[in-house]
Amino acid sequence: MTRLRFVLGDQLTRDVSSLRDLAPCDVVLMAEVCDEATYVRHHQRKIAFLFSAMRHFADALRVEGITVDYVALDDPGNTGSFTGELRRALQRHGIDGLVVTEAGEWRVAEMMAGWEEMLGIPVEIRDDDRFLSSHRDFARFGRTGQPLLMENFYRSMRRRTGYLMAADGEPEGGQWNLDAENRARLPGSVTPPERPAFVPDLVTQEVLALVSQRFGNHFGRLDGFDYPVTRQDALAYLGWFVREALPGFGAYQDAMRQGEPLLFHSHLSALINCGLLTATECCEAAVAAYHDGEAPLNAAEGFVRQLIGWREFIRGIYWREMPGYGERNELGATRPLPDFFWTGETDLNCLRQSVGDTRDNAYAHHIQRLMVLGNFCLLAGIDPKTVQEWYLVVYHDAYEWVEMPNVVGVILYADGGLLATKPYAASGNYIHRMSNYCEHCRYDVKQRQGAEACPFNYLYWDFVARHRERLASNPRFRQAVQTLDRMDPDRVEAIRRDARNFLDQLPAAGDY
Ligand code: FAD
Ligand code: DLZ
Ligand code: SF4
Repeated sequence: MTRLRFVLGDQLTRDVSSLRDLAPCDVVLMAEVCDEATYVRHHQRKIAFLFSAMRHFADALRVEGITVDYVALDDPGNTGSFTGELRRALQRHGIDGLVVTEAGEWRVAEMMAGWEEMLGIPVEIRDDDRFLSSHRDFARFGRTGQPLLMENFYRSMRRRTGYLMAADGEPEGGQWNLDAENRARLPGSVTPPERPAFVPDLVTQEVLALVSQRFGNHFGRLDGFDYPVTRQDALAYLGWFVREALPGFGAYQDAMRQGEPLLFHSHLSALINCGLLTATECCEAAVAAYHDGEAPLNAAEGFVRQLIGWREFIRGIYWREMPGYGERNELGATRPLPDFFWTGETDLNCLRQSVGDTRDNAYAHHIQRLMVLGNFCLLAGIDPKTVQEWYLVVYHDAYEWVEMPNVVGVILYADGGLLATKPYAASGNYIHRMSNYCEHCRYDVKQRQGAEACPFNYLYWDFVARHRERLASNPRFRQAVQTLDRMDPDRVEAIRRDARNFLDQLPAAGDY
């Protein structure tokens, strides 16, 4: 019996469930298809990264003696879709059945559900057990009667994995969550470590030329591409991170500095999401560094929390709430996405820098995504659909299962508080405290109102006033509402007028 094993671009793990129990006569199919590169117009770097990683993964399977049928984007006859390429592969090989690992995105899962009938062969869809919490585990967690909070979920995952747990069943160091020790401002005297560069080999160079030719009009740039695209280089990058950057990741996780897009962050998300690294091995490397005395607890715990806490929780919410989660808009936000999200042309320096980093690297770190770009979208009341699309396009680690809950639930509060306990709204003071952006900005972060005032300041108070009723009942926001209520009404009116004037003059994004 010959079975076709179809491996998607975000399933590049040798141990992915669809590749288990391979028989010598089985064929592995991989396909570069135009539909996946253009259902949103992904950043050029993301397409190049994935195509190159896919080609290297296929080569590594061939070295093992596995038969791989690889369809390149410019192969004659490429139909441009997963279903089309499956049909063509069935004509090329005598196939008795298809084996796949469940898709990461609802859109593709729907497609998969139709394959058996459409292709007329048995289709086995296997769980993606690279995630530590299965759909069933997450559903069980939701039924425990505890509020659906990331913190509760995270603790249950710590107990289950045993990561950073002491012998008495208590968390290492006595505290579950050292978030409060992850928020130091980065002193000027601290220099982030220099990163290794992975020079493009011939395969990557060919892909870069292909992407430039076919998708050169998509957002972003390709020059300077030096990201790992093989399992071996991904492991080397993880090793480098744990040795050189993890120790500083603890204290400076929330810090931002102009011209330093990576700081002490791992920069591993795209490698983990496409399968070149597993979350488990990343966590184990960080935990080992802690036990060997090479990384402090606030660093190892912070890193493990992001992976077994946030990442797994986010995915659980996505599958629990789909379909329909992307339609949520509890705050009734309708403003179009401003043009500067694509051009970077704005005189708000923090936004200009964050969009510029995103355009150059298909990457911005978490606090830029959350507290600069996301905070702006929340305060300005940008339509959640357009925000979702932007985040899905621009980051090399973006897949809907992780992008959508972060946008809908975390930054926009568009699910009414299902995911986050309060809106992540902040004035310019937060950005000033955590970065040096304000030093290079034409606006004055200390002023709340008037032509020189930092727009985040009046937008923040306008947001609080706009959603006063809803926010007053949230214990984590009550103080802001009380401060607003104590302000002179004329002052509030002036602040709101500044906000309206500012928002009304923002040009909306055209086609990108
Ligand atoms: P580090 O700061 O080194 O963190 C370590 C790892 O933890 C990351 O590699 C990532 O795998 C995981 N992680 C951290 N925070 C989150 C989170 N909130 N959700 C899920 N995983 C997390 N992450 C994506 O992988 N893809 C996305 O499309 C994506 N979209 C986002 C959109 C918004 C609006 C926000 C606020 C966050 C988004 N994130 C997304 C989460 C996070 O910003 C990125 O995972 C992180 O910036 C990647 O950089 P890093 O690898 O250097 O992470
Ligand atoms: C993101 C992406 C892109 C740009 N191209 C491909 C591709 O050509 N072939 C492929 O198998 N996967 C690609 N991907 C990743 C898929 O979009 C991803 O596997 C699904 O979204 C998961 O549901
Ligand atoms: Fe951003 Fe305001 Fe600071 Fe300028 S002053 S960088 S707009 S927070």
